[in-house]
Amino acid sequence: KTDTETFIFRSKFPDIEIPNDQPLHTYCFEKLSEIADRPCLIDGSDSDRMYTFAETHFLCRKTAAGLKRLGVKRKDSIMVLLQNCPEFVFTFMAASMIGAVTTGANPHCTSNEIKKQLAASGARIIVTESKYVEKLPSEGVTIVVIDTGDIPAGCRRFSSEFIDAGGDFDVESEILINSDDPVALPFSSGTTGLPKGVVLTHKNLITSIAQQVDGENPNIHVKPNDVVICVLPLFHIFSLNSVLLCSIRSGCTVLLMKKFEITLFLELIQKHHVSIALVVPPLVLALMKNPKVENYDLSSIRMVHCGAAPLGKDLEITLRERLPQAIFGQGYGMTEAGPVLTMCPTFAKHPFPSKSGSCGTIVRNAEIKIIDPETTVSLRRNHPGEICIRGEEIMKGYLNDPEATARTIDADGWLHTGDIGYVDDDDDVFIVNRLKELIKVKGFQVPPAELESLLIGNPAISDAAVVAQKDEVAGEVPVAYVVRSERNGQDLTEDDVKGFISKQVVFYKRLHKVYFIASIPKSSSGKILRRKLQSKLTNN
Ligand code: AYL
Repeated sequence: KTDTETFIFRSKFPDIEIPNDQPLHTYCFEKLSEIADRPCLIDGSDSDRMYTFAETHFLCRKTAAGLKRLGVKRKDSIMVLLQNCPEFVFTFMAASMIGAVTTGANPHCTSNEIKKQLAASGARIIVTESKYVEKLPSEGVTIVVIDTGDIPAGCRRFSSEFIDAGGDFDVESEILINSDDPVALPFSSGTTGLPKGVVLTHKNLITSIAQQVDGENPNIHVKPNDVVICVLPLFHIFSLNSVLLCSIRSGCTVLLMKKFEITLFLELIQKHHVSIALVVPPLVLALMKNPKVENYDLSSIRMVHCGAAPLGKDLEITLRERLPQAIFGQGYGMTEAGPVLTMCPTFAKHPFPSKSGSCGTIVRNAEIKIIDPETTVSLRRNHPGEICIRGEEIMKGYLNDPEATARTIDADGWLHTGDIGYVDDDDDVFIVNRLKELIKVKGFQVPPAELESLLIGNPAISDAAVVAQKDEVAGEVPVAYVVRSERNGQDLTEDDVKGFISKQVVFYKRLHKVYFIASIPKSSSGKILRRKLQSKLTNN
């Protein structure tokens, strides 16, 4: 044995055959002819309007024909700036059908944030709602709105352009799609720096979905009569992949909710006998704290899958008590990993037990190794280190950023997550820390570098650093250390700094606290010593 031995961990479930050499929509709708009349989508915001699998597929094809008429071609990008709604699904699948790539954007983002994503993605067509149009550029883009009432001048209407207009799309023959073509372009800052486009191909997403729901013993056993509540935003990969695409592939029903609102959430669960809920820790907290929960019958829920951020032990215990009939477990994902790395083995058809606090076991058809972050030496079981994953599900790379790609996926194909964790004797994976700069607020990404560059752009600020502070509700929140500029900054207050930032960013990126400091601690190479600031915070 040498020091360079690599310890590779695999799933405790056997590998499966993954049909990832086809387009994503073909794979997701594979059983269409068998399940044509079953409910595929329910629009919880529109009098519970239901769309069967056949209708959903037809409306996706109509939308594909419409996009094609608008000039969208293979490898073009389109932006979807919407809360969860059927048109989101139609547009995403339509783009897949014509070989285009969808970038989902958060409608709560500021105009600047959206324009940055638009420019980076190269999208020329945006599907949105009238109320968000003011955030979009007035020239150089085609805007399609889903509203039925009055629409802003110059915009096109989704229903008349796509749905009512004639023309169907021949999915089989019209466009040749390569399984290495991109199909989704979520944005993520990864382990460092600013948000970047994450190129996920047809092959990547099919592999990830199959790792979750395919095979003799699927890791997540979704049954055809399951109803899955889709409350997490579809512009984030957690919901797009593990909620929407996994459900369509499994032939169950997706209940769409525009956004989380507790009463409607509880009502919809009761009314539609929701059986599977995918949630993030702050949503669990809201549910567990709210006395209204007692007034609803939630006994239909048989599975609760929590992910995207660490879940506290107390919260997990309360949830298990409140929903004793449900299997509760976590998934661990990262946008760049396609996104799922580990999944609770108790969700399987032939389950394994999993431990409290664990993020589950490694998905099938993938390899994980744990390395010492300093020496990169591969570590054995029970030794925490940086989690690395290899498999056909991981991203093709960051869009137009080979340097960032090379920093994240090494020459041997390992994706470095920036998360610290270990694999125990029973193959349970535990995440214990985060090595990367990322701050997770309510499961959303807040890249410190983004806030730092905004702060430094203020003439009253000469230097700044942003770090995470623990928060009971949001998990973490960003706080800033700011050095006042000697020339213009002497009167700068905490509220000035907070206001300066909140004007420019989506709500969850707002600063919760500002500390003024004489200088930012940095290494000799100029890197911010975040740990030093972080420990300062704990002592504050
Ligand atoms: P991104 N526990 C702790 N930290 C987590 C967990 C978890 N269960 N899941 C994600 N994270 C953190 O790109 C971790 O630091 O994707 C990881 O690198 O927005 C980072 O969040 C990635 O953030 C699923 C289950 C997707 C989870 C996901 C997570 C997608 C979040 C599909 O089925």
